[in-house]
Amino acid sequence: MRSEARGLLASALVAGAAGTAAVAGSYAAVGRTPAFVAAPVSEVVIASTPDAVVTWSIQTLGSLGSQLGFLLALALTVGLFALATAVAARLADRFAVPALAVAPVACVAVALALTGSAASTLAAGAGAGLVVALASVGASDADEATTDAAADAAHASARRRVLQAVAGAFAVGGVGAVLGSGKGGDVPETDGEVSAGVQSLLDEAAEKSLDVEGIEPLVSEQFYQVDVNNVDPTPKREDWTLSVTGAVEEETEFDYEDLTGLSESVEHRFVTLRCVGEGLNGKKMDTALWTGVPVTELLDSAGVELGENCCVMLRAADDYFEEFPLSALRDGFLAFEMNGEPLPRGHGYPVRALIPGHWGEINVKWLTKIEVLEEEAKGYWEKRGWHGTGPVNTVAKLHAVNRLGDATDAASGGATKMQVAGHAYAGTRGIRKVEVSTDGGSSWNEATLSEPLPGNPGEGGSENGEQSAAEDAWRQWEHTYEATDAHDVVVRATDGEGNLQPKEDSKPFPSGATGWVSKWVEP
Ligand SMILES: Nc1nc2c(c(=O)[nH]1)N[C@H]1C(S)=C(S)[C@@H](COP(=O)(O)O)O[C@H]1N2
Ligand SMILES: [Mo]
Repeated sequence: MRSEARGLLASALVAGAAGTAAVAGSYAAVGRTPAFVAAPVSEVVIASTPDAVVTWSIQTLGSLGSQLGFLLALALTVGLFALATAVAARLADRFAVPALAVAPVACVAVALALTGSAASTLAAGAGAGLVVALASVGASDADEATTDAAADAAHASARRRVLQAVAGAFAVGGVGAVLGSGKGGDVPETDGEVSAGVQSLLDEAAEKSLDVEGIEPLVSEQFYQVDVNNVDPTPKREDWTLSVTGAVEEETEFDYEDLTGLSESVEHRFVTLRCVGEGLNGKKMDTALWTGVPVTELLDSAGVELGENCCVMLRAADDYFEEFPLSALRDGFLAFEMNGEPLPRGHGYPVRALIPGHWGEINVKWLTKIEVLEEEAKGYWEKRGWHGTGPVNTVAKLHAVNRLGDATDAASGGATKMQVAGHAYAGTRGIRKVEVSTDGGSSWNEATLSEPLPGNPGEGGSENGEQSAAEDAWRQWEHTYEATDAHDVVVRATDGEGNLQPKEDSKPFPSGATGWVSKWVEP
């Protein structure tokens, strides 16, 4: 009985090791791409997660939620291969053939069912095969031992074989992690050099960034990312097409060359994106310099008449879809570069939509289709109760609290020189001012704002030598003051139309957080 239990545990460990090696093998071959064996499992996990849980996890866990979801998918995939290995080993045992002959075949079959990729499938089979082979090196059967000594020796050998299998799984896992992390689609490698036009705009942004410790410069160093799937699609530039369909005079299809071929219309725009699901003082708000063409250029060039239709649905390679008013699309932009480099895979390579002033969710990545609608329909998030298709709320964030001086400094008279800072954004309404209170909202001081980022130099650019300002970009704010006691700092913005940021607090769900950010500060 004891030995039977020990045998079961050993088989389970070997099967688990083989499952791990199968997944690691697949990862080594294709990385975190749709061909990875865990990708379809992750889709099933996401599809079967109740919408309420998705919404809750976005609000409370943020990106941790999707990471946990992916870990679960990985565990389930390992389990699938482990099960295949265990069943194969049982069958092999019954028909007295070596497990090595059956287990890898079973794993290949599972991999094939999960992904159509030959490389991914073969590597999964090879990983599992290696572990099963290690588990049978030096095998001798405990059941056939006739003496105690022989039984002990057999148990020792079984233990060794399990250790070999587990060690093998670790090795394959390590190799997989290294090889796989370097893979991820075919975004062209660049030498990091950007065009002179882009470079001068980036330089200007760097110059205009306030010199404050602890906040992102005007062009974000770490641009947030929100994806409905855990594995991003990997469309190729050469194969990419964008079709314009639905209620249009004539359906039209464009390819990447059509887009970049409109060289006269190529623009560089500083645009800020903000996720409707982020907390009031969250960090899912960032800015980049995007290169692309206005959507209308493309539609005009194909003679597509959008007429008086109500709305439009954008669709993407990851089956994401979002619907919004056609009027918003008319100001839309199709971006293929970010900060002078090809769009990174995670931000929608090869082409994404940018819809000025609207929440991030309708800025569809990996764009494949523009469908003109005659009646309203719901997008991916609206089906889940969100209302994130409209213009963004006004916000002033407080991300840096810096002590610039020292209270023990004789000259300070016991006060500490403090600095608070952050970003403010109100979409295309722009930011007129940011006010800071250091007494919990009783009195207000106007903060210093960064200069507006430059607008597109092409169109209506430098009239009377004055450069236009970016229409949809954030500003940084900063306020320096002296403090002796702990106090409540509150911050609020006024948009370019003179509207004060609403004070009333509301949660991100369903239409974006509102309220004034405040922080208790000890000097
Ligand atoms: N195809 C596709 N587009 C998408 C998404 C997505 O999951 N798939 N996420 C949306 C959401 S919710 C946001 S906030 C922005 C984020 O853009 P980023 O990941 O480039 O920051 O992309 C939007 N576009
Ligand atoms: Mo979002």
